[in-house]
This record gives sequence, C-alpha cells and structure tokens, in this order.
Amino acid sequence: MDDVETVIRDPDADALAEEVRTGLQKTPKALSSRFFYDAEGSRIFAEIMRSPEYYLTRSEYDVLDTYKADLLRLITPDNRPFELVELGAGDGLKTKILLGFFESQRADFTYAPVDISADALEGLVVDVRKQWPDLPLNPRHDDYFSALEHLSSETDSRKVILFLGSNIGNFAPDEAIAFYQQLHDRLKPSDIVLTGFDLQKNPAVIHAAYNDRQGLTRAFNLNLLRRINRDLDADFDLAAFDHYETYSPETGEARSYLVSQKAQTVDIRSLGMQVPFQDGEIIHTEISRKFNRSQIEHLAQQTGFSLTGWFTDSKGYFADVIFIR
Ligand code: AVI
Repeated sequence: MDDVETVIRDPDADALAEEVRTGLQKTPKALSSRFFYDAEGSRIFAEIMRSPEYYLTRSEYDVLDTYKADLLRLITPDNRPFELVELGAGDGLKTKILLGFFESQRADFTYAPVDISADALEGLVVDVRKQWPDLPLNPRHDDYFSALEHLSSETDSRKVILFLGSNIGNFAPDEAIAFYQQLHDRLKPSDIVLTGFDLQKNPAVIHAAYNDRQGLTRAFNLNLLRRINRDLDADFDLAAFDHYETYSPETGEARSYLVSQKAQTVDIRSLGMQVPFQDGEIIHTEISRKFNRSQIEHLAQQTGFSLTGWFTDSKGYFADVIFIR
C-alpha cells in the first residue's frame, strides 16, 4: 500500500466544515453529494450498485463488456502506450473488464485510479495487484479537479481519462462544462476522454433507481448527517430526517433531498453553529443528471472535443462516449 499512502491526504477535512457552514445558511439549505463518500457511504454505494433498481452499473457493464475491443482500437489505433487515468474509480468493478481485456491483448498501459475515498482506493489497489501483478499502477487519493492538475505532461504516452458510472451527472451544468474545459487545457491532441452518461428514458425507471425498496438510497443520503455528526461534533437526529427524491423528465434531473420531519434545532459544535429547521424543510443533497445525445454532442463541441465513439447497452439506457482532444 506504500504508493497509496504516499499520496494520501484528506481532501475533505476542511472542505466539509466549509460546506456545512455555508450550505446550511443557504435558502434552501444545500450540501454537496461529494461528501457522501466516507467509508460507510462508499460501502452503501457499493450495495446500491448491486440493487435491482439501480440499472446504471449493469448497463455500463454491458456496454464495456460488449465493446471492449472497439474501445481498445479507438484508444490506441497505433498501439502507442497509454496511461489510463480513472477519475472516481471506486471499486473499479467495471474498469476491471477493460483492464483484463487490455492485459490479454498485451496493450502497453499504466493504470492510474483516482478516488476521494481512501478505503475504496486501497481496496481497488489490493484487488488489481492480486489479479494483474505486472500491471503498472499509479493510484492517487484526491478529488477530480485537483487530480487533473497533476496530470503529468512529462511522459510521451497518450492519456486516456476514464470518467465512468455517470459521475458526470453529479455535476451542475456549468460544472460539467468547466470540467471538460479543464481537461481540454491539460490534455494534448489525440488524448482521449471516455465518459459514462446515463441517458434519459422512462421516468419511472429513473425514479425507482433513486428510491430503491431496500432503502439503500435513503441510508446513503442520511449517512451524510451521520458523517457531519462524527466529523463536526453535531447532533443531527437521523430519525428526524427522511430521504425524498424527484425526477423531472423535462430537465433530466434526479434530485435528492433530506427532509426535516419536525421543527428542530441542530447543534454543530465544532463550528459553533445552531441550525434551525422548520417541519418539512429540505436540504438539497444531490443532482443526478440524465442526458440525451444532442446534449452530449453539444458538450463535446462547446469544450473543444470531437465525439468519435458512442456505445450503448442493449436497452439504450446508458452510453459510454469517446471524446478526442
Ligand atoms: C455516483 N453517482 C453517479 C451516483 C448517481 O447515480 O448519481 C450516486 C448515487 N446517488 C444515489 N444513488 C446513487
């Protein structure tokens, strides 16, 4: 684990305090979903990905498994070595399809997973080492934006940025544009970005994915309050908040909220803050955007990329899309 530890710092320690200080003074109150992923949040998210309603992971798995050979051909038509930089790698379940296939084809590449969760990253590194002991690994514990600043331009190898799992959907529209613009600035011509986009579909299917019967999404959302209690010495009563989800087929946005079940005041001791809640008051915690093809084409065009590959699963639920710099 040495190479994980050398890059370990907690990108969230001060950021969480700042988010809570400002977010709970907003109207309406809001906290960013990037703080969902402590060890418990990552564990619950892994369960969500296995739940019957959360089709995204299965759909993307289907795309990558079906089109892995086409993807490799598009990534390196000239067999040039490449560095596979995965932003938000998580447990790497889907990426392992690509790693296994690329290894079997003797592709010359390095795998550089980046994740905000140290636990998820460490698990992934152990797993990858076990399965492919010779694969060069370069893990980084960091958030996406600061990881982009460290994309080394020293090596000659082509950069292939993986941004799978519809992580892009958790960005507001202006953040998504800023993200690709930043990538465009840091990459060189012929570098590649492979993004997983969840597509717009029957709204009932999407709504169910964020309202699973087992209550996993509910637990995932409420875990944010548990984390604030632990990290900022607060006294949120988890039983006095509930999960609420909306999906608008007009905007393509699934939105998660925590709803106060009564009038109450929460004490956040490490910030010296008392936060009043009315009965029924919300905290907005997450946006999960769903896209259509013309929005994705526009995103590429707006940020200076060319869309050169479009792969969907058999149901047409999910697309993995190649942008070339
Ligand atoms: C990580 N991200 C793409 C997930 C999503 O679908 O927006 C997080 C999630 N939130 C609730 N369920 C899953």
